[in-house]
Amino acid sequence: MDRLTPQRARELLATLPDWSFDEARGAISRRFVFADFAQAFAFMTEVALAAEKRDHHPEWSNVYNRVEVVLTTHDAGGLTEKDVDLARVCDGAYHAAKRGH
Ligand code: H2B
Repeated sequence: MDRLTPQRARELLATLPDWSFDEARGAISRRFVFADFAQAFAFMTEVALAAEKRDHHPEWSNVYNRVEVVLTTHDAGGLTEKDVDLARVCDGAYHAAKRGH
């Protein structure tokens, strides 16, 4: 899959307002904060299953109730539609966790 052009990246990232774009790194990132570790880990479980299904995996770390997610496409050396797709999965899982299911 091809890297997004700078213009396409800007268009798509406008639809992901909670994500930061590191242009030099070709990656987007977001910090998610939950009520507690159980909620954070439930989020990670949901995203992990979706990532495995897509064969597209996050770079991430977890400390207690926080999860830091970095998305980039290693095979392409930068940002692709796959990262945008996985960012939407993360946002959906986050909102579901916040609603309590
Ligand atoms: N995840 C991410 N983030 N980028 C990739 O380029 C990538 C991946 N490639 N998961 C996949 C796995 C590839 O290594 C396998 C062989 O399909």
